Amino acid sequence: MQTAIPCSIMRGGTSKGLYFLASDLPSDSSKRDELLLHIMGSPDTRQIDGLGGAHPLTSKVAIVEKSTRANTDVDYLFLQVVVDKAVVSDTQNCGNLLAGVAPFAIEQGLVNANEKTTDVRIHMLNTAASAVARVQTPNGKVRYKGEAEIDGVPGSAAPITLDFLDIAGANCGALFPTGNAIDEINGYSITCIDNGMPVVILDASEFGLVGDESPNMLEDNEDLKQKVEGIRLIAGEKMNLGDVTNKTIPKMSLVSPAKNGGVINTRTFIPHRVHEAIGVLGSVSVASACVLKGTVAYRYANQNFSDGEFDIVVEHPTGQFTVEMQVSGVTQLSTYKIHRSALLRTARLLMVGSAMA
Ligand code: NQM
Repeated sequence: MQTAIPCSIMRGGTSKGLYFLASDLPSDSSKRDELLLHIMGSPDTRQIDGLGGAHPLTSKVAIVEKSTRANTDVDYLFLQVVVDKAVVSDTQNCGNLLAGVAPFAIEQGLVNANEKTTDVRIHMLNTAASAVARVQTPNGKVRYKGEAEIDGVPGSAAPITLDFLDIAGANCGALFPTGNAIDEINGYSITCIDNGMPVVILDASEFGLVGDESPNMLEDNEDLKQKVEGIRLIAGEKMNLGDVTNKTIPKMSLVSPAKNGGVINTRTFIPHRVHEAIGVLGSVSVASACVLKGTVAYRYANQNFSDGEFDIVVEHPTGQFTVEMQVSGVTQLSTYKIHRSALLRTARLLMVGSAMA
C-alpha cells in the first residue's frame, strides 16, 4: 500500500518544486528527509522513480505553515533534495521557491486574500530572516496570468514582488564573513559575501574565461570544476560554514564585464551544476558586492553607486536579473549597510494532488 501525501507542484521563479503543508509531513526531520528522498527519487541522476526533475533547480521542496511569530503570516522551510546523493539539505534558502510560498499559502487557506493585492509576511526558517511577498489577488483569488516577464521562464505571468529587509549575514553571521572585501585562495582573488545567500565571487578572467561560456561548456571543463571546488572547500571554512563538502553553499559566481547593458555578468556554480540563470538571493549577494570598492565584483561593475536607492542589473546565461537596493555607508566595508533589497518574480501553480510514497 502506498500513502498519499497532499502536495502541490509549483514553478517558483526559475525553479520548480513540491510544496507541502508542514502538518502533512513527519515532524521528525530524519523521517521527513527519508520520505522526501523517496518521493523525489533520490539518489539517482535521473530521479526516474520520483517527482524530482533530475537537476538541482527542479529537485526542491518548500514546507509552509501558519506562523506563530509576531507580524508574520507564514513560516517557510526550504529543502534542497540532492539529485545524486541521499542528502536533503536545509543549509541554504531559496528565493525562487519563495516566490511560490505566498500563492500556496493563500490557496491552502493559511492567509486570507484581499480584494486586489495581498502582502504575505514570510519568515524564512533556513536563515531566520523575513521577506514580504506581494501577490495579485483580484476578488480574493490568486491571479497567475499576467504580463510580467522574467528571464529564464518562457512567456509572462502575474508579478510577485519580494522584499527583503534583514538578510545580510543570514548564513555566515556577517555580510563579508572573512572581514575583507577581497581575499586570496590558491592564487585566485575572491570575495566572500552573504546577503541572503553565501556566494564566493570569482574573476572569470583569472580562469581564462571570457564570461559568456554556456553552462554546459563550464560543466564540461573538469579542470575549472576542480579549481572552483578546491576554492569552495577552503572558502566555506573561512565563511563560518564549516566543512562544506556535502553542503550546497557557498555558491561560486564567476563575474565578468556586462555584455548586454547590465552592471555585471555572471556564471554561477550552485555549487556543482551551473545555474541556467542565477538564484534570487545569489543575485542579491552579487549585486551587494558590486557596490563596495575593492571587491572582485566592483572590478567589473560598470557603475559607481552612492548611498540611496538604485537598481543593479545582474546578467546571467539566459538574460538578466534586476535587484532593487537601498544602501548607506558605501565608501567602506565597516560602514556599508544594506537596508532593503527587492526583486520581481512570477510563479505558477502546476498541480494539486497527492505525492505517493
Ligand atoms: O539564490 C539556486 C534557485 C536557486 C536558489 C541555487 C535561489 C536563491 O535558482 O535564492 O533561488 O543557487 O541553488 O532556485
